[in-house]
Amino acid sequence: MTGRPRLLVTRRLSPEVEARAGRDYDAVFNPADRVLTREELVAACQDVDAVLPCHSERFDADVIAALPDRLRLIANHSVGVDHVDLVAARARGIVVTNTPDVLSDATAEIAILCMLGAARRGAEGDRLVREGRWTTWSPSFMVGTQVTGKRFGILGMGRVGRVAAARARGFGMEIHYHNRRPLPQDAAQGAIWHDTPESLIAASDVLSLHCPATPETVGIINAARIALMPRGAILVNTARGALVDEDALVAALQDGHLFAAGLDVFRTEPGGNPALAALDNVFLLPHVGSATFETRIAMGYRALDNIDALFAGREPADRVA
Ligand code: 8YV
Repeated sequence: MTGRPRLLVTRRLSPEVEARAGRDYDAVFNPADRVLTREELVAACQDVDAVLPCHSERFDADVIAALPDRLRLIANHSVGVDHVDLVAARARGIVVTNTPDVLSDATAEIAILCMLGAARRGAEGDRLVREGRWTTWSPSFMVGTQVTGKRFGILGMGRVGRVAAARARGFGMEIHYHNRRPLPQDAAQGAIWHDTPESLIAASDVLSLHCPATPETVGIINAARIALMPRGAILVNTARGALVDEDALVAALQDGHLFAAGLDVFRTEPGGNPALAALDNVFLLPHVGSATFETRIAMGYRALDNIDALFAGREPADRVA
């Protein structure tokens, strides 16, 4: 390769991030931030050495097969990599990286927002006031459920899960979690390990999902496991919509088995699920877990750090394939 590596940045990123990308690479941007079709994505990748995509671009096996030999790196602007076929990338010798750590605080904040929004009927109350329908008050008006002192269950006690645990401790919540193996004591900070998802689910007043979407976890929150949640429990999902059987969730929210849900992610994105949106006891956000000014810059820089490493002949710190 002669000159600066050519880099495709698929979506509009923070000005600071684009400035650095433009300084260090022969960068191609998407100033209109139009979502590329699959064909446009493949075409745009033909004359680049690396691509910096978001989870809005799918690199399935067919897309990866259509990438040019010169493309060495898919440097994702996301911690989740379920939009990339890692096996296919590996087989073609294409390096794949993600952006862990830098979004843990922001995503944990959104998990807490979802928990509180669900527990204290945040969306319902907001709509009532906003739409001019707040015409009464009584001690039995808009009564929610308190999280203080309750059990906060974490499915997937990784980076985000641990920050969410720390925040939930601030509400005096007892922390429970399931990972395949228990964490070392200093990392667990007194959190109670469950050896199966079922055991965790049955012990969670608030169940918060923090695991990636993999073949093992897709649909993990199904009707049978929802039935194990204590009556009146709350489900929080800031990880991936694919973890949840949304029809089963709607049924449990309708029949009162669950008090509420707080959801930042959905099986269909963008858009969400109209059946969930029709329910009052759901607090909804449009996949904004990492959407803070600070975190967007940090994610972009982290992706660029990985690109810098590869083209400097070093191993990228966040290599996942
Ligand atoms: C991002 C995410 O908003 O990092 C992830 O896996 O889902 C979100 O934090 C998104 O992927 C940005 O590209």
